[in-house]
Amino acid sequence: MTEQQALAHIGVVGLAVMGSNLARNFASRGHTVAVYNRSYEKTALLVEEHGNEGSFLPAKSIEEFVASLERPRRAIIMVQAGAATDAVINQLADAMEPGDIIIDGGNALYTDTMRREREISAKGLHFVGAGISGGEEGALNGPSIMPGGPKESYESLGPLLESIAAVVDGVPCCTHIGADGAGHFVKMVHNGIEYADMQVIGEAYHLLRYAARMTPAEISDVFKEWNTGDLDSYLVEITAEVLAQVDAETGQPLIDVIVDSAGQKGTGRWTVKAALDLGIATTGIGEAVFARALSGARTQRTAAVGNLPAGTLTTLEALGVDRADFIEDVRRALYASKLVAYAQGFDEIKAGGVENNWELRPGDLATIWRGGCIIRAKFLNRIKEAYETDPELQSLLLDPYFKGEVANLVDSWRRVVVLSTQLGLPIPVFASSLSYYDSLRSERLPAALIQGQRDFFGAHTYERTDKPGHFHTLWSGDRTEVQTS
Ligand code: NBP
Repeated sequence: MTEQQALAHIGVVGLAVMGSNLARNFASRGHTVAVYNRSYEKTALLVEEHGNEGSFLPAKSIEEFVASLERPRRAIIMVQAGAATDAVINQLADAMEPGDIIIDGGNALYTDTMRREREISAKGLHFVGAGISGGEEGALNGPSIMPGGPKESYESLGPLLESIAAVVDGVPCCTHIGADGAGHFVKMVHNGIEYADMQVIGEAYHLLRYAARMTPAEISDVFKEWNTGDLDSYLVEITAEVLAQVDAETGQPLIDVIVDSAGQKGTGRWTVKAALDLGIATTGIGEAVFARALSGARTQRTAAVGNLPAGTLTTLEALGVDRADFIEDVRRALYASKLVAYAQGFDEIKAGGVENNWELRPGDLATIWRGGCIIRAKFLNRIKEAYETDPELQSLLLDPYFKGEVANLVDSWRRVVVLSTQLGLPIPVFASSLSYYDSLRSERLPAALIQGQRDFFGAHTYERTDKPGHFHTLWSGDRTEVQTS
């Protein structure tokens, strides 16, 4: 770089799919972007193929990259999560000066982000963990961005990030989420919700295919139709596309030649682990993660297929179920189960906020998830309104609008769970979400018995419904009750 050259507004380190698209997005919005990748080939390729889209400052070393940034320097890291991210953070921190901002835009575990924030802030630098959703297309054209870190750094960084984010109703899909790991925590739960959303769509497909015996092309049309109503969302839209695709080699529907074993990179699992630690029942996300794990247990599945008794199964025809009615019931069960997954995800977000002293605002999250990200959906507008009307909402399911929706869905939901069971078709999220819903609205839960058992074998004590305090029954003595506190 020569002295005369303008400095870059922002820099991107790591120019694989996400980083190169993000750099192009910044450049296309008129920002000068410094770009650096460990191996120079990716940097050279980006400038060669897309150099005409805007102003790029390619660098061959971290030092050259840092020197090409205006102050306070702002560098976004888009490298593999884990050790690679730590390595790049340390290189940048060594070359930067107090007040500069290091942003990790990868999918880091939020507790790693909290640790990194402590380490980097001790050096006088700012560290921002920013969740970025939308895959490669979003990175290029407008992702949903969830930046954490210190509020002061958002003053300098926010306008830059907002300029490349997706925009819905004039509002950018980017806002400061909260201190240290808040952005990555929220991105993690977003991904967990994405797991559940994909699984409920999968369960609906499975029922239309194997209960209603529809072809993938027919089901594609059903999803297209559903995408015009309450279920209007990116995931429903792409489902219709995938189901319509025909394999060029075999002439079969592509869905039939894809191995039914789903991969995962870990954010769903992290969401469930964090929920377990926080004591939040994210059953929909949990079942979705387990469903992917079971789909991947191919040796075990091969041993079990055709080899486990199914009991007496029936068919929709034998039960006299009308196909059109069944399709509508499945749509309603999908909508209700999806609502439960979002309600649970927001519960986890609220609990994570309390645990980590982040002032997380569910309404703001629903707002920035309306565009750019994988779970973008029309009904996020309703979630936004629900939390704006009552930020203290005990559950999304208790919002008057959603309560009214579930009132219209619940009978169909119950029918679908019963029918699927009678047909022997797996619906882990549909069924567990209905159980969660029934648990939530039950006046009495079997937990009273569990407390009795715990007191019997471990003297763990119980509380009484009619007076305060903790009590223990002398089970191995005369079975009288003593008050312990
Ligand atoms: P990858 O996750 O595949 O990482 C490849 C990049 O990391 C390359 O630039 C590579 O440099 C660099 N890198 C590695 Br690997 N080790 C390094 C090291 N020790 N030092 C410096 N650089 C190193 O890239 P991606 O798919 O573009 O994703 C980037 C981040 O964004 C990840 O954290 C990912 O989880 C997250 N993310 C991805 C998506 C998506 O849809 N792909 C969506 C949202 C978030 P090299 O070229 O020299 O090998």
